[in-house]
Amino acid sequence: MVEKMYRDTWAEINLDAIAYNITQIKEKLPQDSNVIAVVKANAYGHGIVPVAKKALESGASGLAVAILEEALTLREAAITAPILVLGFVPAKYASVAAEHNITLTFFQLDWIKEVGKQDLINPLKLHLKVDTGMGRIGIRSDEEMVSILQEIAKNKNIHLSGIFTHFATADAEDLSFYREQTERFEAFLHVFKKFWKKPVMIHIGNSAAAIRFPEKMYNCVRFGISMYGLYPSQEVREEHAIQLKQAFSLHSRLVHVKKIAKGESVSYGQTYIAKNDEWIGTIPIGYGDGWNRKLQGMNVLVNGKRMPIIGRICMDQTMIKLDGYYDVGTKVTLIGSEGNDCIEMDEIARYLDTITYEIPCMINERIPRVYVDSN
Ligand code: PMH
Repeated sequence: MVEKMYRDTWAEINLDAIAYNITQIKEKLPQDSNVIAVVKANAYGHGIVPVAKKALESGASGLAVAILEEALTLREAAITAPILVLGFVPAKYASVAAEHNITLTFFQLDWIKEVGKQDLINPLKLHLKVDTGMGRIGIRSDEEMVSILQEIAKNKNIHLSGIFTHFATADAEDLSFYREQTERFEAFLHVFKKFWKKPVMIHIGNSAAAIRFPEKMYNCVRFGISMYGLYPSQEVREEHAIQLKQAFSLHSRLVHVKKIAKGESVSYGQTYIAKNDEWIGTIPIGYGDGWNRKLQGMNVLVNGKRMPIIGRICMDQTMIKLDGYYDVGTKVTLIGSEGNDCIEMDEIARYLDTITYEIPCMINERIPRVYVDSN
């Protein structure tokens, strides 16, 4: 991407909000508990390197990503903090991880055996993933655990430094399955500790579990969605256990303003026909930016007032109905606060019938991220 912005459409990332949200969770957690900032998927669309740096400055002790590429991006940015890859990395790339001091997640005996055959420059750090009910990746039985630990014990090149699991329903109203998963994890940990005497990092909590059960998080949490100021679910939001600040906002400017006559149409397919003489504004953002076509009918903010998106959203442009004349260049806020009103990420997610996690991720790299940082 070219550095200079020629188009007036941008996402603003408030790094002060990231720092604030980390402080909020740290205040809830016991003193000796660590925060791993989850910065996978380009920091949930916020920008991996600036967010990672801010998170580390603000009290996170490590970072988590989904794939090895993301970990290498962080190392290329001269970030030296511990990085855990949460997803599967093929065993043949263990040497890349070891070379860059990147911790991998593992859960298969054959994988460990394959890594054991390799000549690694540095010892490879690993966290063992336990599947207590998410059903995605992880070991599921004591037998698997014991055989894996026996294999690791044979190998000087492997340094087991953590054990963890992930919850499927920590953000739900009904916490019965959450409790089942915690019980299963405790049972696994009991077996683990019999076979493994060295200290390790133990982490189970995502944002929801960390916010709801800060005392039960062992020595570390993996803090994702709430670091960005978003609640994992409506249930967690309504419990008011934590106050968060949304870091992401999305803005554009009017590039064209015109009055159309009653009966005239706007955009592809003529799906919008003016009921009266109306002021219409055009903004330079479309589904080619990840601004989903289904957002037709959603409101945007102009001078703090709500104006609807009308007609079909195009690849690069979107039309809105204005309540009067506005100058070309007037700021339009698609996500975030403007004046006394705010279009929250939750509102966009509800409109699209999805979760808040997906919204900043869907705004693609054609939209530049502009960082606000007062410190
Ligand atoms: N740990 C793991 C293994 C994860 O997959 C995620 C989020 C987190 C921690 C952070 O969770 P939080 O953002 O709720 O705090 N993973 C995903 C996912 O795979 N799909 O949506 C969120």
